[in-house]
Amino acid sequence: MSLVENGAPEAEALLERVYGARPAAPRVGVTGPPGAGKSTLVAELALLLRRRGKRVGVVAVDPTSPYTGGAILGDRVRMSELSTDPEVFIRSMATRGSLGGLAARTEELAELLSGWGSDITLIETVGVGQSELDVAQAADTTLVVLTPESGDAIQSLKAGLMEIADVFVVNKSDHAGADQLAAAIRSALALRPKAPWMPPIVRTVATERRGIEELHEAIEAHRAHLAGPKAQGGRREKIRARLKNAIRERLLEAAWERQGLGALLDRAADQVLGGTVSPYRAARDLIERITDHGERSKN
Ligand SMILES: Nc1nc2c(ncn2[C@@H]2O[C@H](COP(=O)(O)OP(=O)(O)OP(=O)(O)O)[C@@H](O)[C@H]2O)c(=O)[nH]1
Ligand SMILES: [Mg+2]
Repeated sequence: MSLVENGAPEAEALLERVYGARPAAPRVGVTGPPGAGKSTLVAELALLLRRRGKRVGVVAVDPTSPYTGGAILGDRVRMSELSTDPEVFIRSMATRGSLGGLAARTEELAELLSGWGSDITLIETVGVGQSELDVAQAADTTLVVLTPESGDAIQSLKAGLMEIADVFVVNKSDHAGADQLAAAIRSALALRPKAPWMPPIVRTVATERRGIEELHEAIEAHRAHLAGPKAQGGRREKIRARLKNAIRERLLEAAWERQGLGALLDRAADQVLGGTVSPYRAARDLIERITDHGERSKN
């Protein structure tokens, strides 16, 4: 997993070997604002799955963010119950340094967990910025967790969480305002263009283990939907996006491995520094050299 996470050269062969060896475990992304209860929900879902005899993989993306303070599964009691269970594999992944490759890394870790024998893989990430979009790309089913008191909940709906949600979770439903939040989500959903899947809204109180069964049912319903013909287009889109990312990564790698590129980069940087060339022009020139496009257009 460390090889994969660090993008080590051996990782690709390893992944190739694991790929397809076992059926891919469904990947469930869990995202939402800081402190919404994602970790508590992930732990409760994992416990429910364990009671049903399932092997569970957990990937916590960016547990080093200032919001989590390193507590991957929030609550210590839940955490210890899971972390001593040999049928549960918990892996945390830092997002720093994985520029643009976060979705790919997450998918790859999930594939390794499938190889280990995971029946389902839960992926938690805090929804602040780009990482939740990456996780949605890597997941088959994305849960968006909101709470009555997250004042920015409605803003989150506008800011793109709406598009990635397959299931809405109104957690902390023991707090006032859960009805209003559910209503706000419902009216936001009504404005969406008609789609084959209508995200259900599930209310939970994760700390009291309330609504977890319903949440699990909603996940299963979405999984059944994904297996149907109406979802083929969307799944293909995700695979296309993944391939594009993989190609981008490999092209970049190949480019940097080219002889003398470092020196060319130094020279271009000097030119930009000296004000003789714009960074745009310099980048274009370098790309032409990398792709040999320049050679051909000269002939
Ligand atoms: N009242 C109430 N508190 C909850 C509920 N779910 C979680 N909490 C509490 O909310 C706090 C944050 O829970 P976490 O599960 O760590 O939240 P998180 O979304 O993983 O947080 P980050 O990873 O830091 O973004 C903890 O103190 C939980 O005990 C709930 O349904 N009701
Ligand atoms: Mg958390």
